Amino acid sequence: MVSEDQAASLRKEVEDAFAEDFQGVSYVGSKVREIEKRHGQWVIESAGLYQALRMKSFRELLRNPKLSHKLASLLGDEVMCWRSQFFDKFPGASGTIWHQNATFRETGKYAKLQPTKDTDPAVIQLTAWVALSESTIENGCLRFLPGSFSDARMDFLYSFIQDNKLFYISLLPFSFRYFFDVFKVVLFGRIFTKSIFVFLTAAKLLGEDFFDKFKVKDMEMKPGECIVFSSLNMHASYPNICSSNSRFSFVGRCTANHVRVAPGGKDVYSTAEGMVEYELPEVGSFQVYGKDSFGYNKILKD
Ligand SMILES: O=C(O)CCC(=O)C(=O)O
Repeated sequence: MVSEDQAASLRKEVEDAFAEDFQGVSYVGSKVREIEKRHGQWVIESAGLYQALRMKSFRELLRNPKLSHKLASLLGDEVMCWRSQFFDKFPGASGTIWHQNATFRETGKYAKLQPTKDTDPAVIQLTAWVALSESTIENGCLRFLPGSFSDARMDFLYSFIQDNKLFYISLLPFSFRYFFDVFKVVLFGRIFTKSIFVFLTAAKLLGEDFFDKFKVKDMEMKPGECIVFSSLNMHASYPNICSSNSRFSFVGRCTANHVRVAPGGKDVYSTAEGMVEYELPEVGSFQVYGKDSFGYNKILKD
């Protein structure tokens, strides 16, 4: 979508901004920031959450017609980005497990995306994932189960299991040897650690043949290339097994303007010391395509 040089300069812009701690602006709140700093875990993923709001070049990247027209062809003619992230998968970083996240509930109690019109769950949200470095099997490229957007059961099970902690206990017979590890994860684990257990349970409930019908596609990409995928598309990524090569990407989470974003204006962040509530950015979204005729969300005026 953009040249390798442009991708390199976008990456540098983020790294420079991170080196200056995004000028002290944190969108996940000062408490999360303070805890994560204390644990040495204030990384680009956390510090950079929502920062594209303040970075014109990233807003323009999503508005690039090569991308925004594609988003509009699936989401309709009013498209906004409600959340942005940077992923710096450094050497030795682990992979991301298979997941779906149509309504982006994550660790929160409520879905963050609430469509006000009848909407196919596969297009409640689309993710634009832009490679800002080479993305290879060795450094942790994305993996997809093509066609899996038509089956939302894993997403449903994730929420269901999160609400029913007893399901974790049902894993104990399979992991008796790891009793204390499981115990620790259930009580203190971060969402992605917990997800491994949730995933094992969900996979078991769905049956062995759930995965057989899909063929995994590994998505190696060059810097500047972009992929758009439905959040119902099961995806994961490899660990980074390189010795020096980090895998860097920008992600814009896009939805239609008729979708209400986190109506309560709050979210929770899974920190090293447990869940911490924070206020979502006052101006939370920016327009990527068309004009907002609904007025449900606070949209950046730029
Ligand atoms: O970049 C990754 O490794 C994971 C990305 C992902 O899970 C997502 O964008 O939803």
